Amino acid sequence: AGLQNGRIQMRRFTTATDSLETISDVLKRPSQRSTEKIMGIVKPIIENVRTRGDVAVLDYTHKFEKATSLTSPVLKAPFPASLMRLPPETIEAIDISFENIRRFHAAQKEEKPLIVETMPGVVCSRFSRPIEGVGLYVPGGTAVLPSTALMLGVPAMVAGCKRIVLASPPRSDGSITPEIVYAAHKVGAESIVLAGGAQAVAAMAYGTESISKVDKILGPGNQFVTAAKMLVSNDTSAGVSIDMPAGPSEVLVVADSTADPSFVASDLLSQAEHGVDSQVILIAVNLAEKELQAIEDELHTQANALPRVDIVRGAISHSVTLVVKDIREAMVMSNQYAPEHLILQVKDAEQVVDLVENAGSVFVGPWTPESVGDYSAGVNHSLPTYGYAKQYSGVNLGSYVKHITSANLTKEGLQNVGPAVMQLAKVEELEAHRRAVSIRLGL
Ligand code: HSO
Ligand code: ZN
Repeated sequence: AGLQNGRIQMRRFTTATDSLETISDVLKRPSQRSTEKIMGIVKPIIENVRTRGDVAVLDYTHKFEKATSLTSPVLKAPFPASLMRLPPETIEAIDISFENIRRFHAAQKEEKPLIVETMPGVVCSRFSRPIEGVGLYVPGGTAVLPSTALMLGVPAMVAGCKRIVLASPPRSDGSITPEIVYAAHKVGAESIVLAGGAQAVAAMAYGTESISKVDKILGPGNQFVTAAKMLVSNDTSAGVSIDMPAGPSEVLVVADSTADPSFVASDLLSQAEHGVDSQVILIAVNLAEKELQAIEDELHTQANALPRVDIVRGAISHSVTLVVKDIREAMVMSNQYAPEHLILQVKDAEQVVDLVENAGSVFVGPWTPESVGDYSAGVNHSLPTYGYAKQYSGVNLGSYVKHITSANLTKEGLQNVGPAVMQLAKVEELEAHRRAVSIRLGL
């Protein structure tokens, strides 16, 4: 699969000739390992961490990460400079990205409360307060992801969360990559949990002797992490919420004849190299055979020059090109798929943004590769996958605050709204409710 005529190539479909059924079938996500099976593995891990704390976390880290030299599951701030030693160009890149992410998320702050006088003397308002403790999961696996530490940590810092706990699986020597430690330091994290998987999620959800309990857990992860997040957020005794369900990463590129085939191919590949379970979709707007082939040639050539070509091959094997007749049809398909990332390499790309209904983040025009958003532009890269862009937003400042409302009435206000309240209380046969108004108004 992914190898047609020995080539790295996506399967091709055309809305003009393939049936609607076929099309909606190819736009399905590759199915995930059965959740029940995953839950069966994850549940005992959570239970073990909840009841045995640090010892259990350490056990799992020794076992899964092979970090047998670790004697504590947590690294507390201030982090020693020796753990953040980095080349100056990496420091600079992190600093620039940090600042852009900070700026974009600081602009999302609601400076003053929202105040509305719904009736004379009836004032309703809404204000926000930071979530006190947040746990940020930074995956390990086939790539180190300090960018994810920034994407989760910077908005937490901007929102004013009092306790920021990062978790990431350590390397087999027990250490954490210095880039992640530096990012944790920059966002003011109080500690780094040296663990991954369900055990890290459980440790942050329930707290242990050395790991402080948080109120919300955010961040991407594999199916074990996702299952653990779902389980702890369903446990009322944990009192913890999560950002969103997570699935493999994906991109959908909409390209017309104005698009440069090499740009298009490079965007598809930058998502495909994330994992064999990644999915990339090309929606080709009325492209001629020659133009389609130009993109396919580029994809094949560029893919073979990549260090992660084997991962790319896996991702491409369940990825597709869909040829459509015009930009409207392209956007109907895209909205139906609800991609995590949507790249628009089309004429008048800015106007096409108006047609976007479902997407995690949009990359507009030929000079906006997804990778700028993954790292440094300022937008967040922690986004809804697996079609959840239909109902979830990506991580943003709002993910780190609660909104509180307040009502404040004058006597005149109660006189104005009181009759409606009393009547509805009567309908619901809740006499104490009615009297709370009538007693005040002397009725
Ligand atoms: N595209 C990834 C984020 C990422 N890319 C991290 C590079 N590093 C999922 O949105
Ligand atoms: Zn990426």
